[in-house]
Amino acid sequence: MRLKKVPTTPFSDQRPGTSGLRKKVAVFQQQHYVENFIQSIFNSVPNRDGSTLVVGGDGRFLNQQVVQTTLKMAAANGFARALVGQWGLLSTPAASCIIRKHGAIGGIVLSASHNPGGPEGDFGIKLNTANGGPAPESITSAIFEETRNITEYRLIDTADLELHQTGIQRIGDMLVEVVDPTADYVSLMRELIDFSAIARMFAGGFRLQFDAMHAVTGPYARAILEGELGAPVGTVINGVPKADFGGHHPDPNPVHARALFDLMHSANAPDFGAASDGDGDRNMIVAPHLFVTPSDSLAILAAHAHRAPGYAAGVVGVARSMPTSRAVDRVAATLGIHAYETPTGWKFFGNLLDAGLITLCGEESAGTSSNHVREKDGLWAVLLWLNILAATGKRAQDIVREHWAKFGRDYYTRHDYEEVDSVAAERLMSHLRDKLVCLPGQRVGELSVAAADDFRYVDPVDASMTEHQGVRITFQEGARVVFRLSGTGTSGATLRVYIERYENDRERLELPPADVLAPVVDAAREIAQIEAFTDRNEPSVIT
Ligand code: G16
Repeated sequence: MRLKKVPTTPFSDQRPGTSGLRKKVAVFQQQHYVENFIQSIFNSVPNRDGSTLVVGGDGRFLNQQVVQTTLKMAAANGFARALVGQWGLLSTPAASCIIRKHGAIGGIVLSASHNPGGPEGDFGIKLNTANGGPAPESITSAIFEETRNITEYRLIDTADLELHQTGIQRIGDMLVEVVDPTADYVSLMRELIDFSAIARMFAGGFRLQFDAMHAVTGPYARAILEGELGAPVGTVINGVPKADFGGHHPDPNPVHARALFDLMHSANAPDFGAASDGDGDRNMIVAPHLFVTPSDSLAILAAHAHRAPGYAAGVVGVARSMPTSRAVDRVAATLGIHAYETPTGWKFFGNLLDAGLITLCGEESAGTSSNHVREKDGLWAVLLWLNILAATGKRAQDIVREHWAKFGRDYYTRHDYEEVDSVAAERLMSHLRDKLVCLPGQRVGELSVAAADDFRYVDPVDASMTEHQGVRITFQEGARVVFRLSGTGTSGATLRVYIERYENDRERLELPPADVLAPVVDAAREIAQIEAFTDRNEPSVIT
């Protein structure tokens, strides 16, 4: 075992996006590419000497290899201890939980989330800080600066570690503890959620189908749902993590979790359907014959969270990313608490959670969580839903309908135009920004523009400012459209168009969403001239 200092030169494309560095696997396979980025991360953690680092990922192709590299580099960079998930696996929320529980200085989380895996798919590396959450913008900018100036990286030259057994090993002076990836997470869930009430519900014949999408949540879902809560074996499907997610796109939405979606709309639908993504931080909720939008799910969880032991004292505040529908704001108003609006990116919730300003937060992109970790948490959202069903004795579809009757319904859809030419996408956005001032008052089809701006966020805790976070246009008819470019894609640009319309007329709560939203979709296309700029007359994905 010896310390090796390897000379290297910078790569120009290592700027972290919405959630760490995400690229095609082939990009990460370039010589020194992974090492450069990991060393740049370590260089941006000045107090690392003697500290603990958490390492793990979603099990996708390259995961094992990059875990080994990270451990060897951590040992050469002064860390005293590394906690690594058995087989190199840790779901993103479990990594956050372990960082917090063991007082780690942070964690290296290997995942490209819901993006496809395998040799042709995507890979990703992200730093989480000591609060368990994704590194904030100030740190990701510092990492990017490091990547531009790097001249060498350090590692201990040694054989790969044995990651299949839990227990303690050593690389140089650093202890490596291979931990059961599920243990700490399961205990945390036991504190927050009424396991006995849910177990009674399962014992009474309640039927759940949970699709782990061949991704990392499988072992967690089996341990909790089929183990602790006594749901029948087979409740969790696609529960063994695979390096290529079985060739599927591990994105829990009606398009990519189609089989579950169809089952929930069939005559044999179980009582509740749920899915999670590649790294276990996203969730999809489907009641029988009723898809629950992530924005509605956040609002419903906020309204009912007090029914679970972890939230019995109530919710102090909530937050949603700006493109998420305003459904949760209506709950907050009723509860007399504040609703914060942040840019897209889980990292923006960190300060609000750390300062105790919010209890729950979530995003339209299928992420929901609370102050128990500093990541979104797919399985937690499912467990909180189950807790609410057990506590109220109501069916999921009735909970949703009662919510709409009380608060009104925010019809919602998202149109993604994927792999658009990057220059064309930038042009579309700047054209939109240029016309913001003249939009208010204009009539577009059957709608009238009430306001238009380019979202700018000033963090209420540290006053940091983040600009150009999406163009939002509200209409007098209770509708809103938001345009922004994705920060997680790996080829070309993805234009996201978020479309919503509020209805509180009791006669209009059960209409087909596409019909209610059609005039808003038309207005969005016209205002942004999507076809003219992108040459696309249809989105690639509608969720
Ligand atoms: C990440 C972020 C989320 C964001 C999502 C989509 O999620 O953590 O905050 O909503 O990407 O971002 P974009 O619209 O920029 O593609 P994940 O689950 O991919 O880590």
